[in-house]
Amino acid sequence: MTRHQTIGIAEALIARENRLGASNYKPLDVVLTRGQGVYVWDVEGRRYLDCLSAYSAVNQGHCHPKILAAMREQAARLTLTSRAFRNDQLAPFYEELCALTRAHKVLPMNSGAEAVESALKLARKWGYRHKAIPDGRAEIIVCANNFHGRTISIVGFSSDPASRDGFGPFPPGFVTVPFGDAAALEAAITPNTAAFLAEPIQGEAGVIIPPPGYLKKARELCTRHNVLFILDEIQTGLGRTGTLLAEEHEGVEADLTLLGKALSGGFYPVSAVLSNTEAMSVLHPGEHGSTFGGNPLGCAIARAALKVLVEEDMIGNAARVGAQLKAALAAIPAPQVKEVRGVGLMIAMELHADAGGARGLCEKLMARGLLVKETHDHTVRIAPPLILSPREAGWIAAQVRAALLG
Ligand code: IF1
Repeated sequence: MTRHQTIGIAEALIARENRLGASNYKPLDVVLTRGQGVYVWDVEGRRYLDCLSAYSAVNQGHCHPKILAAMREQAARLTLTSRAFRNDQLAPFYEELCALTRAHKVLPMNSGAEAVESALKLARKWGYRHKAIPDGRAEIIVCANNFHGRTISIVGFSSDPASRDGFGPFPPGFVTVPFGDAAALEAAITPNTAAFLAEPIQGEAGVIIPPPGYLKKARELCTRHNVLFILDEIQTGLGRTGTLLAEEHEGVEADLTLLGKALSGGFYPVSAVLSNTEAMSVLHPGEHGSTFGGNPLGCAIARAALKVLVEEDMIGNAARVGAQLKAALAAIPAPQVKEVRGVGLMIAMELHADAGGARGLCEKLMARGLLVKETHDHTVRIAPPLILSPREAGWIAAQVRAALLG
């Protein structure tokens, strides 16, 4: 096939997608057909280093062979039983996940948003049963500029107009405080506060790292006021920040921890609520569930995804190579760059407001074989798979340097 003909294929696919699909995304016009490790290939055969990792769902790298093998084996044996019956993958999945995270109990779901919704339900019910909050009055404190998903209740407490406008009315019972401000959190706590929900590092907001000691202070406040501390580690968890969970950076333990995305290494939607408190005990048969949650295929995939994360030291690698990459990016003497920030391989480069926008930089990098995505107008998020080598990190920094200074 000639190059001319294959370019036609990409354009035709884009046109067909745009004609038939909902227009809720504005993707870069690269049509991918294959992935392996940190690389993906488009339909024209061009190779790219993936610095988005499907928003941190493919931390283990694309099409990891061991996760693929587990998926194939399980898919040929048993995929779905529903929770009306038991399956032989659920117990080992619970055991392995709890051993790794020191959680006591697991509630398996599918998408990240479902894990968040499940935690909100748990927190409210816990508030009524264990804290004697008057019926219908439970409050959950959330942070400004949060991102927790796309359901009605979650977008209802978003501060992003694009996420919320036009989708109301929203469920009441949510109170917003500034992220990173422990005094504001304390001031917002009332006798009706059931929980405080936060991301350890805000992702969509642009990799916003709270001041040192914030999570520790939040933990203390939640303990002191008998409020559940819920950490959404759907993006920060599973090695992304160089520790298994981002909470470890401050040595705290949440009451409820939410995982998703990389829990399946990108093969399948698998999410979970982890609990180390009595909160999980408020759920009784018939009160919550999901057709696919805890299915044997998802469990087998998640078991393999967790195993390779640990066995192949992806978490340690994220810490080491992440530090190297952040330093290399910070050393680029480009006047457009306002700040480089990040922890592990969760890195953002923020450009000055007059630097022409982050989208332009993303497009320049795409032309250089590096896929990244802007978040808001002026920030580029750099979050490659955790198997990134030092050499590849150097290559990324060289491409960013050339795109900014060239
Ligand atoms: C999209 C961002 C990432 C999340 C946290 C829950 C969820 C997410 C901390 C919901 C999802 C996604 C979804 C994706 C864009 C994306 C994202 F840019 F919005 F911030 F990752 F960086 N909690 N994050 O980050 O999980 O229901 O999607 O499985 O296109 O909306 P989900």
